[in-house]
Amino acid sequence: MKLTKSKELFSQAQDIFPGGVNSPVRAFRAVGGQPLFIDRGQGAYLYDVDGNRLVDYVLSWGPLILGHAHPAMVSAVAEAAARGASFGAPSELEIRLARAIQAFMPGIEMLRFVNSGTEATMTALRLARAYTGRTKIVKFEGCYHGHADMLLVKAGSGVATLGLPDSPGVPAASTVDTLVVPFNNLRQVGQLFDWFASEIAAVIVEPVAGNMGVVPPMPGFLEGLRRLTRASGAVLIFDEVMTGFRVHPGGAQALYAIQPDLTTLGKVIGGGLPVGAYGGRREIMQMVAPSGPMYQAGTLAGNPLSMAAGIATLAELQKPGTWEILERRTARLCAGVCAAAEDAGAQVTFQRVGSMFTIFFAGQPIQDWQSAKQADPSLYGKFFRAMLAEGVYLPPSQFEASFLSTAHGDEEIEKTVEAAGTAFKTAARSTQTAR
Ligand code: KE4
Repeated sequence: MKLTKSKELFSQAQDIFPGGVNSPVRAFRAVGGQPLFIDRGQGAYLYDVDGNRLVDYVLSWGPLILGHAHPAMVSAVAEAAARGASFGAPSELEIRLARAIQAFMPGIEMLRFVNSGTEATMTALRLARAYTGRTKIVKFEGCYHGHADMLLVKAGSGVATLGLPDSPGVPAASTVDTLVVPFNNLRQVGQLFDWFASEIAAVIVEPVAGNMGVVPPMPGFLEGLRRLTRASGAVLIFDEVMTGFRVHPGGAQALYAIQPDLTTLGKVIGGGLPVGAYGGRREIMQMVAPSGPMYQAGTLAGNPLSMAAGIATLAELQKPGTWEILERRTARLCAGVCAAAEDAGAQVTFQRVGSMFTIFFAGQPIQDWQSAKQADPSLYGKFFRAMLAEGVYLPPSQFEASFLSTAHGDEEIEKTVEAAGTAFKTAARSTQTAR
């Protein structure tokens, strides 16, 4: 695989950006090798600066459910740009995107647009604290909700471990009220509520975890969170930045029929442009300035370009048959890759909800971070590099989700399955020779 230009650009980039990238996972540190510099995307494909064409399963980490440069999105953004990139004032586009979201997620009675998932979750937690007058928050090991201080906490080594900062620069005071328990462990959540019910402002959860690889909720887990939060008056926040308009037209809250008090969104609702949103019960949202005292603001919040891209994307997703196509094709991909793994004697667990999935190099189902950590990241790295050599671009980390788009058709799926057959064998061989 030719990498000349990418190598040259990466050496320049390393002098300008920490690690040569503008977001850590892009640096390929978890899989080895060096990142590709992308020239353009088209449909299911990325084209890098050396002319390599790759079937893309990262899709900008989820937003591009229509694939790259979808004509409807491109023309909507071009038309909006010609009318001005930003007004710093209300526009009808904000209302149109909000209504499109509410049509699929009626539990979002009121919402506020921001410019990233991090802003959405950070603000939703501040709002929950303002609304309840309480300070403790509960999150789950292996779930990621962006990089706000209070969420950068070490995984709890046991129930009710008061959060310890997981990054330099995060003061202990910011994380001391963050309680961390294992995902899918309702018993440990129940213990927290036994001890801290009157102090817990919110539980925030990825209803389908995507940031330790794809880990679905166990039966009863989400229902249990709903019951415990309702009984104690804590706010239940579904972080649907990744699952929103991905696992179901109405997100995980529709798929599992659980209504959270607040929902955070991002990625797909911006169609690839910077966006985030938080919203939910009107009585909670009324606390947000200027209607209420809880402050949050943003220069480019609701900007016309992101709104136009989101409106076009959600409109395309409403077209008849779209969700059935995504489901059918992802299922076909899963079946093909699993057959290729079995044929190669590779021990993998393929976990999927809708069109987000992860190939874990592990022999058992993954239900939480402790079991996810049993997967073999070095074997995944070998598989990743072998797939790249075959023209397939997977997430450069075992602990991330892959995504399919409406642009991934039979040709792309067949190419990917064939590539996987080769890559599983290559990875296994390189492991044997290493022994
Ligand atoms: P952003 O601030 O990156 O827009 O969103 C943060 C966020 C919040 N909630 C969930 C469930 C998320 O998955 C994310 C961000 N996802 C990562 C991928 N694992 C973004 C990729 C990156 O960090 O470069």
